[in-house]
Amino acid sequence: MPDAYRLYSWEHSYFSGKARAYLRYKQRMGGLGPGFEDVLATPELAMGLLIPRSGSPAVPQLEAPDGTWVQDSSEIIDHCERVHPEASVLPDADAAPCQRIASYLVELLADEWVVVPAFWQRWYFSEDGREPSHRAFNEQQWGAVMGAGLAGPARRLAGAGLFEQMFGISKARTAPQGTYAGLVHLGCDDRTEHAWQASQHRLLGLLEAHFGQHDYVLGGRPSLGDFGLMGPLYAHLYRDAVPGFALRVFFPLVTEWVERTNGEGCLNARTYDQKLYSLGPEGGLVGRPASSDGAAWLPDDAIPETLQSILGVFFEEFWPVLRTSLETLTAFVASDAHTPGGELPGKTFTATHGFEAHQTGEGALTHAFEIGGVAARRMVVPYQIWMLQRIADELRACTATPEGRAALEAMLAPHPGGTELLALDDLLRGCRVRKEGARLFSEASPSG
Ligand SMILES: N[C@@H](CCC(=O)N[C@@H](CS)C(=O)NCC(=O)O)C(=O)O
Repeated sequence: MPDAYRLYSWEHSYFSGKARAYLRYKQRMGGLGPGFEDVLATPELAMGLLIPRSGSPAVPQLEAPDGTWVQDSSEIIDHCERVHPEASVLPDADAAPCQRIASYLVELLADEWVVVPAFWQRWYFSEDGREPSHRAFNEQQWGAVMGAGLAGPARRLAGAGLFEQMFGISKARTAPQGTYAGLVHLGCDDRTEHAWQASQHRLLGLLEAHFGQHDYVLGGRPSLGDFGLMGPLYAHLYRDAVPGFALRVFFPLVTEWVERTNGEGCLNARTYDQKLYSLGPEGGLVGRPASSDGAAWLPDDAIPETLQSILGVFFEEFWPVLRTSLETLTAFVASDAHTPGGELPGKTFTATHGFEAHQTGEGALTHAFEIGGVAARRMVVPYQIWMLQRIADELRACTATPEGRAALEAMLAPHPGGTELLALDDLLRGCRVRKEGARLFSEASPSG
């Protein structure tokens, strides 16, 4: 058994960026007990260790010092917060119910909505003939995992081979496979890709405005929402070459926030590894704060307007999709196509093996939706329902007092469908899911 936590990850993975930034922060704050070791999840470890322990090769996965195995970035954070409540990344449910729920909503938006335009950026600019292209960079970063330990050119070949064999990259537009099929399954194709890109730019513009005033989502200290945003922002929109150039050029404050939240480098004193001093009257160094908001979450459970605008993206774009997903999954679970307690699709990206007929075309686990005014179709992702259940648990705690409920109503009321969130338990009644490692099942007898 390891002495410290072990994070099995890839540098270029969306959810690894989220979990790693979180673990680094906890460790730096002395809130992660024995600390953690970052381990490259090579194909050998994925086959021999990750799949046997969790049922999935997906990264990140966490091995705790006591042998507990945790898969999915949100469960990794939940586990560590439970075991190490110090240096918490979540404001208290009684004292700051709005900030706590806002943090979960930003995480859900970042994990499950922005995943589409972020993946699109990586794979569009890797297709044959794109100008500019970051295909070489992308092959090299995947090759670092697939051909770990080989010389540079052999690593790149390993990446290039994977792109052809698994993703059919030369036929990305005519016969999409792998990651290209995943985009189509989530409603991103020739007709909608520009609308998805507009959605991403809208969010980046709002984040640029927010980070102009505050270092993090809730003020001067990171929270769950920040680590959630690292999913799309670190590997795909900051590290990948084409979107990474655009991020630096058009969204410099978001870029600075990525580096700050990742806890790397000294960043001109805007993070933890470099000090900011003025010269005192005697010529000595006098420390002064470098962080916004006194390095604390905003007082009095405040939700600044710039954060309300970001929550607006959640309610205007994603909430209608989640509502339809809840209805579609409820109908599926009650239908003859499903046995109560039986398995449901587990993956967000690409239809889950065995469920392709339901999750593609006009299948029973697909639904109509709209992005930027374009009507399209996408698959239901039961993992998103699991994430909503997690928020329902939080909502129960945060609305336990009349004051908490009133505060949340005030935060949610300005948004279309906002107060429907307060009825989440009712909306979930016919489609609650159970998670076992990477696998999802319907609840044998839906509650209610
Ligand atoms: N919901 C998961 C997603 C994990 C995930 O999808 N990881 C991707 C890389 S970022 C992956 O490993 N995909 C390969 C696979 O699913 O086999 C989380 O929060 O960690």
